[in-house]
Amino acid sequence: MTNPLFDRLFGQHAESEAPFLRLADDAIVTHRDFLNRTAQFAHALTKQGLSAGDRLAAQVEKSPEALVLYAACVQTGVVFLPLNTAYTVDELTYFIENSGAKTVVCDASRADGLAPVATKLSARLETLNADGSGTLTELAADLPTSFPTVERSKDDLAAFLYTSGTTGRSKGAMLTQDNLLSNALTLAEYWRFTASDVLLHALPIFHTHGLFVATNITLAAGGSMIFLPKFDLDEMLRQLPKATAMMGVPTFYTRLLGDERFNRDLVSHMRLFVSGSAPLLAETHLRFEERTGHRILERYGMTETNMNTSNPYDGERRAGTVGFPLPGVELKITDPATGANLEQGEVGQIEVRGPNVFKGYWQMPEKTAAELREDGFFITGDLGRIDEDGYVHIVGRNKDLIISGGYNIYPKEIEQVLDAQPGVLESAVIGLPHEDFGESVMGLIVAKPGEQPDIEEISGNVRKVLARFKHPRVISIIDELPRNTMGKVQKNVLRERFAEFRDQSVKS
Ligand code: MCA
Ligand code: AMP
Repeated sequence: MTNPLFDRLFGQHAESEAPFLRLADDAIVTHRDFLNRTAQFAHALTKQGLSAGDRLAAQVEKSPEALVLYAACVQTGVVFLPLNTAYTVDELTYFIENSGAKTVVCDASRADGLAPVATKLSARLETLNADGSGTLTELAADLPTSFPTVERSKDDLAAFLYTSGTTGRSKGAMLTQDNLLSNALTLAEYWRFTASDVLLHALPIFHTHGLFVATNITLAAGGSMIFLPKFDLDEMLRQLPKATAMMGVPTFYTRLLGDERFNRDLVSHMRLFVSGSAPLLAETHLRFEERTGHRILERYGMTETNMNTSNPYDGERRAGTVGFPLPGVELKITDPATGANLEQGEVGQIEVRGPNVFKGYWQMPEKTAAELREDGFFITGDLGRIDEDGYVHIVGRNKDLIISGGYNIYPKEIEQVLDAQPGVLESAVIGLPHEDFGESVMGLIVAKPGEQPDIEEISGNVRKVLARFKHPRVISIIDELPRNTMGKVQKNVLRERFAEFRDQSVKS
């Protein structure tokens, strides 16, 4: 093969007239249409001077063309760097600079804000809008509908996905062709995807879940996706009768269960419901089964590793667990202090190794060495145990992380912003239980002696620099932060103390 990821996922369908994307207005994009447009975009990228190994950063709304852009990057060997549409210019500046992206593609509404950044960092700026229009589409319009696929090997980079860390600075996880391809093929087989599958796709396509798990599996099997711009309850209920499978974060499932129209009849024909990205409460799993007769299949993954474990397709899907290591993936539980293997049943840190595990963090050898062992095991930062039947249970996190509606939020990043505000001595950011999003963000600040920080002003400043989903829903001033004898802030104490804010956070 010349380019394993492209050939196996995309190229093999070049002559297929079967549907690939089914859009909300019932229009259909066949595999062949999709590949023709991919070739045109590939020519456009090449004309811009992009070549294999260059990075392309894309902050674009979900659309068929946005997916075409991903495919064109794979076909040309350009490293694709998808970015959350909620990111502010401040956040984007870091990603563009750190990755050394040669081209930035954004929505036209964002172009004015990003132009100075692109100029400063010597990147080209192109636009691609939610309706598929834009300068990139114009550039591609009259170009040939076939493109000589650029040769790549399985260890070449295919994508960078940025993931924050406990230090607050995002790290570019380098994913190879084989990381993506091996996982897609394994999952397609494990979850029995075929060309007859119609996947209901309402996830964003700038994260592993929506881009690699959902899309790559569908492509591997030659199936199709009902491709919705975002999760919209009415639209989901309208489309479910046409789907055979659905993937979502737990919020999708709790929102569906919150609507009486979501009942057994609506989904009796469905083959599979998959959940991941955040813990699915055992209670949600059980309510779902009661309502529909289906057992949600929960799996566990990370940006750095794609998917690691899954509940079985056949056999018991056990509520509150993430199932077994996938074929080809090794998983062990180790002592966080020593790294020694722990006995079955004991709680420790989860480590994984396999073809799915990334190559390291872009230009961060020290961070890579701290998390990716020389023997290939990646330290996930999740705490878990393996039960007597081999099911993996995630029981907590060894990292300071909040997951809200499936988005990861690193408190450190928000604390750095709060600490820099007028009148603020120090801060702590915690996650509180939230009915819809699972967790929501609360900011606690300590004032400098004799000063009175202005919460309104601080909230306004936070809005300027951080994406909306990271904003604390509540900011409170407290006298001091509780610390242990080592001087470390005791966030568990804060979470207990502010548990009563739960209701307030639900309303916000
Ligand atoms: C939107 N808002 C959020 C979130 N989403 N706030 C916190 N957390 C969120 N996740 C903001 C909106 O900007 C809005 O702000 C307000 O909250 C209410 O928005 P709402 O309309 O209710 O939200 P929505 O647009 O319906 O979105 C909620 C959502 C969405 C559908 C749950 O967040 C979503 O699609 N999440 C999926 C994320 C995902 O794909 N995660 C996978 C990554 P305002 O107050 O201004 O109106 S993890 C991954 O890939 C790993 C590897 C894995 O294992 O899968
Ligand atoms: P990300 O940084 O977006 O790759 O998120 C990865 C993190 O999401 C993991 O390290 C886990 O903490 C969490 N996660 C993903 N899937 C699950 C799941 N099924 N149950 C619990 N946590 C999960």
